[in-house]
Amino acid sequence: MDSLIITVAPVGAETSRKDNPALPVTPEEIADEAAKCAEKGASIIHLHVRDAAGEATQSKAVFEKTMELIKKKSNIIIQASTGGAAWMTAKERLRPLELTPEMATLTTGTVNFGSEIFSNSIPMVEEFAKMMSERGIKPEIEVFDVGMIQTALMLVKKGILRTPLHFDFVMGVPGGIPGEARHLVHLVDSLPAGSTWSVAGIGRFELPLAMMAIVMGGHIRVGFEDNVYYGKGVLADSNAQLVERIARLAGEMGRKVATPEEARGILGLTR
Ligand code: KMH
Ligand code: ZN
Repeated sequence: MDSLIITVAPVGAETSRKDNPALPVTPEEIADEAAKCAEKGASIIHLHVRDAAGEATQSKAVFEKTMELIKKKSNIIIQASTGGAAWMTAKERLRPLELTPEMATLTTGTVNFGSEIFSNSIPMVEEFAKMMSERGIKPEIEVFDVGMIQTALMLVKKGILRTPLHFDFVMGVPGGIPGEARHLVHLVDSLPAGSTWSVAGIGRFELPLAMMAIVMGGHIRVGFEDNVYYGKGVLADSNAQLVERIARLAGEMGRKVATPEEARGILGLTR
């Protein structure tokens, strides 16, 4: 079994300091948190950024500054979000790709996202995927429901995406696929051979789904974008604390944790 890739999603677009006062928001705070998480075993950072008022932004300048600071402090793989926030336009969401990060997210379908709609029409997904392919950016296909796997495969058929694909199952979003074990088994069974996958369980689903990924040979995403708690009613002190727990439990279960270099090898990153 491959070593375990731990992705940290430290900030997201929706989480606020009201949810957890330890949320990193400035470029400096995000870069410091990335370095601490890398020390504890994270090999990828799923990156959203915030403006000076603490609101989600896809500003190229803010991404650039944050990415520079992250690179100064660690060797962690930077995966820029093209999901942004549900209210953003496609044009805004694409901006971080201009900085050619090693990886970026690609959501291959539309989904109800709480009370909002996270809109990803097929022409839009194709435009995002083409830009990633042209720039050699490895997409992580964000799957909020099972049909999104089929859409990714259609992009492979059209020659827009190349296999092997890497997927992330975001499970437990209100409106998306629920976070129960049987749904993860079905998602994994639906992947083409040779794919890699990780799971991001929302809220209380984070830890049990992560444990399943350890034994099933998948990979794991944790962090305040998805879950701000360490346990029921107990806030996590930091993203690094959530990463550390996963690395410890993986070790207890005999699964080695990947370094960023190992993760690059597993995912076939070429730069
Ligand atoms: N904030 C969500 C609407 C991604 O980063 O690619 C979308 C999201 C997915 O977070
Ligand atoms: Zn995200």
